[in-house]
Amino acid sequence: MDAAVIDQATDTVAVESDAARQDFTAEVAEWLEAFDQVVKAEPAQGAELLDALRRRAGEKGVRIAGAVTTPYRNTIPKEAEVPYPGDRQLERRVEALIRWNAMAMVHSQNKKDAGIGGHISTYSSQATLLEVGFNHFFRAKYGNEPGDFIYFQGHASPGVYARAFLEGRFDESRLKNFRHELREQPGLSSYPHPWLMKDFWNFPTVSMGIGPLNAIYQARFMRYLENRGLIQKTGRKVWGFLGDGETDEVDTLGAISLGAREKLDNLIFVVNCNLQRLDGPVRGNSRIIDELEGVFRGAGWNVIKVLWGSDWDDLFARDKSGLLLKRMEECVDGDFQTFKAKDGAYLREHFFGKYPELLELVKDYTDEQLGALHRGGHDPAKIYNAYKQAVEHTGGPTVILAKTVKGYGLGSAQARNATHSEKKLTDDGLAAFVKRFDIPIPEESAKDGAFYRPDAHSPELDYMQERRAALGGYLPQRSVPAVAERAPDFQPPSLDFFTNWTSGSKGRTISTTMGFVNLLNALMKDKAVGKWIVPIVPDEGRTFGLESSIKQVGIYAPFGQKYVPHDKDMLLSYREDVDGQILEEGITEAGSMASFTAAGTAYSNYGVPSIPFYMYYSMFGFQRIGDMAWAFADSRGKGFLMGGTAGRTTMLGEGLQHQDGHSLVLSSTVPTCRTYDPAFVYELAVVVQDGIKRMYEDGDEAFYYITMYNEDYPQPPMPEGAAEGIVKGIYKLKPALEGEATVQLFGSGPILNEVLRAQTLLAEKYKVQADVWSVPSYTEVRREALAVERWNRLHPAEAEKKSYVQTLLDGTKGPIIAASDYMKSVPDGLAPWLGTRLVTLGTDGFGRSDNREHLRRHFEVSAEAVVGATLSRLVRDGAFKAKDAVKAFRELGLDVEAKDPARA
Ligand SMILES: Cc1ncc(C[n+]2csc(CCOP(=O)(O)OP(=O)(O)O)c2C)c(N)n1
Ligand SMILES: [Mg+2]
Repeated sequence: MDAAVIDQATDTVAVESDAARQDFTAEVAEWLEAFDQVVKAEPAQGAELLDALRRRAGEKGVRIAGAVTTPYRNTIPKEAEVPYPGDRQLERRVEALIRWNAMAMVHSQNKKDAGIGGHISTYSSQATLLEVGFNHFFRAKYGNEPGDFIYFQGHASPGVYARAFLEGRFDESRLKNFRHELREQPGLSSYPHPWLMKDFWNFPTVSMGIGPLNAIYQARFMRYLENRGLIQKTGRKVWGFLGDGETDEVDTLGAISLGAREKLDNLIFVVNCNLQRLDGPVRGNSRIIDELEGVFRGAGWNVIKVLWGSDWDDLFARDKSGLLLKRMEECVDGDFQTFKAKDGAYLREHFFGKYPELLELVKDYTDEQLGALHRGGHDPAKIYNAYKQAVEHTGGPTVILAKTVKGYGLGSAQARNATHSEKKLTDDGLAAFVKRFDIPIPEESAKDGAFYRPDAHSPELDYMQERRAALGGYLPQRSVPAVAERAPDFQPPSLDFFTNWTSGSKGRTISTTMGFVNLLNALMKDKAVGKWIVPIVPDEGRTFGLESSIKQVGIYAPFGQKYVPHDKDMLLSYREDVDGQILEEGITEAGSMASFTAAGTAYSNYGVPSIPFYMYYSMFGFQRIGDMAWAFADSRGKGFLMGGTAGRTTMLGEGLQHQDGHSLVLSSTVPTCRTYDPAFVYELAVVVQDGIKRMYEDGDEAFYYITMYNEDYPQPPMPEGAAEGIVKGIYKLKPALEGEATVQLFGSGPILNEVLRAQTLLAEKYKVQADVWSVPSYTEVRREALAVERWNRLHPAEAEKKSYVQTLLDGTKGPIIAASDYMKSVPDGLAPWLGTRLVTLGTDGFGRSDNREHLRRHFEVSAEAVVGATLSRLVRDGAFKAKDAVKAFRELGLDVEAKDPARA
């Protein structure tokens, strides 16, 4: 039926006689009765019947709306619930104590140190969701294996701290130093930061969207490790707790389809749908839960809605009219928020009051009782049932949409638009809080907002300890298992292993990218580290020449390759396999970074020394996923980010949006990231060798960013003794061609070749002798110099120390001309120690699509530009004649009136 026919049909129905209408109503009732009987006998057959009808409707051209949402009720009907296994009484007391201490911690700290911040209302909406998990689901161990991974909603941290306090893991002084991390006594960090609390937090989550995204890829990486036989299969789950406002982040929802595609039934999201974010309602004019239900169900997730508490069950059961549900579905979230910000009388008038039947339904309820009707996310029985079904669900991930109240129980602060920012309670507020939650706390302490922990052997604390013991211990907890247990043969390769890459290409022209890919293939074949290597690509495998690796180690595909690849008979065919080693992520740099995070932290999460190499377009790295790189560092992640097609002038043709001349600046902002910009394959090999050793043998909690270029040129062998300088970031590559140098030239990446050419031009054409230095890491050189400088500053009475760069350069002669395929600020980082000697050439400005020759001329980083800069500087120093320099500029073809590329 097309739309017009449907309209006509509707019209016909409208004019239909009452008798015909009644007949049809009776027919519908018969169908429903028949359906009820089928479901009663076998619920699965009900689903089958519906499927069959839906199919038939399709065949007959009957259009029905896609059913991605279900009625605004709990997904699990009352009849299907199992009884709550815990001691509700004791759990309620424990939860009340946690609520109190969490609130007291933020409250008292803000009284003492106004403006220090913290959040009360998020945890207050989430407490029961977490407590049911802590008491019944979150396992700290599976036999000898690590337990569940929990991504806590970042700003609910006060509740997690308060629980640890009651468990006896923190003493009171620790809580008193919430958000005071720089005091004599250790404090508590504002949010989950493994960098700051390395024995406690596992996952940084407070930059919203990153937690859920990382949780999805964590669950996926767990399966990868299992399928590759690197860890045991367990029932371990990844729990992602997130806010409803947080789902607005594209990162939160952007990768959910992966969960269903890879059937990640080890993944459970719990969305704390308190209907509010920071400024106001999340979806004041519609319902966030419906929206999320549609999105997740559409993406293939198992969706469990936990909307209404048990006290609504009776009302639903008594309402034969269906009006209760109808009324709920008439309300938008703005209404639901108002109902909770106001009282029971308001609810009676404005919610139930719309229909006389509903008013009748609640006539025996006092206003107080109406005001106290629970939302599902505050009802342990409802939550327990949802968690149980989620944990038992197979074949895909589950999302629990739990409806809660922001600032639950905070009296006049509950469900207000300003609730999120509430930091303190008034004296009356404190008293009301104690009363509301029946908190067993002495009156004096209540008035002061003081912490309260009952006697260690009080029934409630005994209970809480016993529950955690039954589930294998406390959570969260971060520890780093000895690698030897999991990987006894693991042995970082020595430099000898890399001889092929340090001995030059014997005249063959190859790029550093190709050198790296060969090296990666060899590493993957190595007995000691091979299986721990995790190559990650966002659909750029061919760009980097990974075809042979794809064939050799295969692409990870959890259910194998179900088709015959068209290139099956070719040498380098496309191979996917259950135990494939490569993570081919498709076009998602954020997803790839999440994989990198899972792999780069596996040493602590699983005791697995996986070594990720994430290869991507350098332009789509730090500036796109910068926040995730920051979180990676916070997580103490290890591994190698390999920025391919690097360099504003080396990445030819692609123009403005592809040519990267600044990722080195961005990477240098991450404290644990070591940045390298190698010119030659041997430099890259030395950095990789040293990196694996330092991260995986010496235990450095750092990671690497290494640029890779696609320009082919002969790769020289490593000069004797250069390895140390490569790692430190600078070494002398080629002394003056004749006699003593009066100029020093610095180069890095492929621009080092331009610098070497400039050395020859200067000597042959202008009789200027220059030493050439390779600077694979300005960042590392600068960091060392800064550390030495700091020491000197703090120790004025001691003999001054010299930084590495000063040790090398003091005593050399003449100006220093540094040229880079990156922005001038990269070499400029060394200016404090090189003084006015330093002149930098770099690629500031927007890229252009052209070839390398034109790009280097435009950005003034060609050999000719280096020569020009050198002569110009010598003129200023009085060491070269101005008129000769002007002549040289002409000879070199340098356009002195060209537009400044930094502004072009
Ligand atoms: C990327 C990012 N942007 C902004 C913030 C600041 N912020 C912290 S909490 C919050 C509101 C959170 O709302 P919701 O996700 O609904 O969580 P709730 O507190 O309601 O449980 C905001 C905007 C942040 N932490 N991260
Ligand atoms: Mg919210």
